[in-house]
Amino acid sequence: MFHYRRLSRGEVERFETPYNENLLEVHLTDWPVDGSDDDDSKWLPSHCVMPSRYCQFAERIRNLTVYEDDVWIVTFPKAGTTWTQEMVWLIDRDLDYETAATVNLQQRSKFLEMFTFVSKMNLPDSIALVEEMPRPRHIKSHLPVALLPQQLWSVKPKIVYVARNPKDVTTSYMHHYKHIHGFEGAQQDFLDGILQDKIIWCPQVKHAADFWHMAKNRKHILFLHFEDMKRNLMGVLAKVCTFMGKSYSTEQLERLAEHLSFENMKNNKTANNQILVTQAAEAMGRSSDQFKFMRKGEIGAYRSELPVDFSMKMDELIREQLSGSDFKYRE
Ligand code: PPS
Repeated sequence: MFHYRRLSRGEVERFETPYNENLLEVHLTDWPVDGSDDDDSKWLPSHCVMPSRYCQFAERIRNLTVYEDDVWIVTFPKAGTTWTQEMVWLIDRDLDYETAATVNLQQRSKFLEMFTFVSKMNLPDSIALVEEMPRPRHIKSHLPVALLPQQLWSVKPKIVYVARNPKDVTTSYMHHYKHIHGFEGAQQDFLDGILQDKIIWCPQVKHAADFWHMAKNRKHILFLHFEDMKRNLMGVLAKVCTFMGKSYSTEQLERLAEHLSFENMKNNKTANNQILVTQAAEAMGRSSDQFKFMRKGEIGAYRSELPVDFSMKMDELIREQLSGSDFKYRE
């Protein structure tokens, strides 16, 4: 069951967007679920901030039928989801570049909760679209452990989780929140919202720490870091192949690494997610030329884009929220 706690009026006014209204915290009240181990009985996964629209769909998502041959990509927003979706899809589908070049990644790897948090855009029922996908399904979600379908932990499909340094995530999310979610507030408001865990999908650090906790005793979860993908993509590809039970030659993996490079992803019309920018721009009556979804793809972009005091406060928040956990972000 879920319990909903509204943010204060002032917080809602400061942190909501015209498309993500009436923010509230979604708290899970009944953990452990079927498939949790003993360690989980002393542990409760974190709540999550969502627009009030989400409440209508929370139980439907929690009770979604999960299949053993599903492949789930789960991340906090802006952690490298799209990059990982393309990587995992190709590895799983025998490097089928032909289909990847003709069918948009949004169709190949569907975003489960897409329509549950967006008002005013009249999006199709994304949960039904996932239910109707032919198996084996590839599914994307930003939901944290507490809000995901509970059968994930008993049916045990493959789940790939990706974490990225929260300062870079925040930088990337700041642009995304403005250009795609339509946030009209000041940059400082957004940064305060992140530090106070009041922007949708927050708390950010707990999102990763909870998955780290879940991944420890579960072989069906692979935990990746954006920074490792950036610094040693070939190493990550080897790991993902082993996890997916696939084997490719060095040449095939080199070609895949090339396909997944930032420049190639940026220019890849079926995988660069620019379609999302266009959809959002149309809804907001703006030009879609203002924003590139594949923006910089760097480690450490926060250094030139965010104020130094944000970085210090984020260090403090990370220290606080990871106390008692052995999870560490890459720098
Ligand atoms: S979303 O909206 O949550 O699904 O966004 P997500 O795909 O998680 O994150 C987008 C950021 O990932 C960067 N990206 C890459 N970086 C390096 N190499 C490759 N190939 C790559 N593909 C995507 C993308 O540029 C966004 O980060 P920023 O920092 O904004 O550039």
